[in-house]
Amino acid sequence: MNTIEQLKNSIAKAKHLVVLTGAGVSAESGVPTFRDALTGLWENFDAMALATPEAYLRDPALVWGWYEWRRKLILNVQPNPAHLAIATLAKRVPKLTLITQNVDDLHERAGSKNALRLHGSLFHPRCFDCENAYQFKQAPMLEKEQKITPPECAQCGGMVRPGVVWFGENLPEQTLQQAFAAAENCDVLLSVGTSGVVYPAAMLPEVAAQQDAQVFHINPQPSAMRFANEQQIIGKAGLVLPELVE
Ligand code: BV8
Ligand code: ZN
Repeated sequence: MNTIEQLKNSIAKAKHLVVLTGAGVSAESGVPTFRDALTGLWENFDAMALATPEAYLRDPALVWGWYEWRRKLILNVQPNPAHLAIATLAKRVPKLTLITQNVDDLHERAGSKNALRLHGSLFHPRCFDCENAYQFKQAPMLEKEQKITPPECAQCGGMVRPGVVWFGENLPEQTLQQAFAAAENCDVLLSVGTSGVVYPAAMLPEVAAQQDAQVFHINPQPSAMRFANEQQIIGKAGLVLPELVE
């Protein structure tokens, strides 16, 4: 029986399925993955270096412009069959916990509910100083990649920052605890489109495998696997996931 058949069987018997997604699940919507090379103004930067509080404080307009460019891109694409299949899977199993590293809203737009957002969202900016939520007034009207001075906080006049978790920043405590609890209690964990290099998210498949869950990695590239109960499905999320729900 091939691995996809094994995955279908595991899901059919699953009481609690965890789906962990990374940037690869949005790739077929036309969203560059986190480790794809950056373009335009940011082509000489490494996303890892830009996605930090230090980069933001050093050049707020450069970093805010990058996030607004990314927000504009997300507003102009659609969820792909991978997002839709995950939303359908939630109706097929007794319990599905969706955990995403992504900061786009494509899971929600595909109909997924209560996604655990480990790294925040492009759509919920807040004040860098007083954390007051900032409401976007309109979609970004950028024609090309450019610097944009961040808006000012209405409460304290501080700079508004993206609502994402930067490198060196802690993940939202409760969300992280819920994600680890789900990995500890599931019987199947499906990891989709992640390079598995960013911690602590990258620990979740291991946590599931250690408590004898069946773990499957869907990725065109082979994933690092350490346990006998981990399996690899080489393929694109937008092609493999719909096979699970047809
Ligand atoms: C923390 C929001 C406590 C921002 C992101 C050693 C040194 C220094 C630091 C560390 C260290 N060890 C651990 C750390 C901490 C660090 C870390 O993990 N660094 C790593 C990189 C070494 N982690 C942190 O700092 C975290 N905080 O630990 O707090 C702390 C506090 C102080 C000091 C230390 C620790 C915070 C991490 C959160 C960072 N923020 N995003 C933004 O988006 O701008 S993470 C960022 O990477 C994105 O959110 C992205 O989701 C995430 C993970 O990347 P992937 O999703 O996997 O995407 P990637 O491009 O890498 O891979 C795409 C995959 O898809 C590929 O495998 C590809 O093959 C596949 N693919 C492509 N097409 C398809 C596909 N798959 C399926 N279908 C397709 N069609
Ligand atoms: Zn403020």
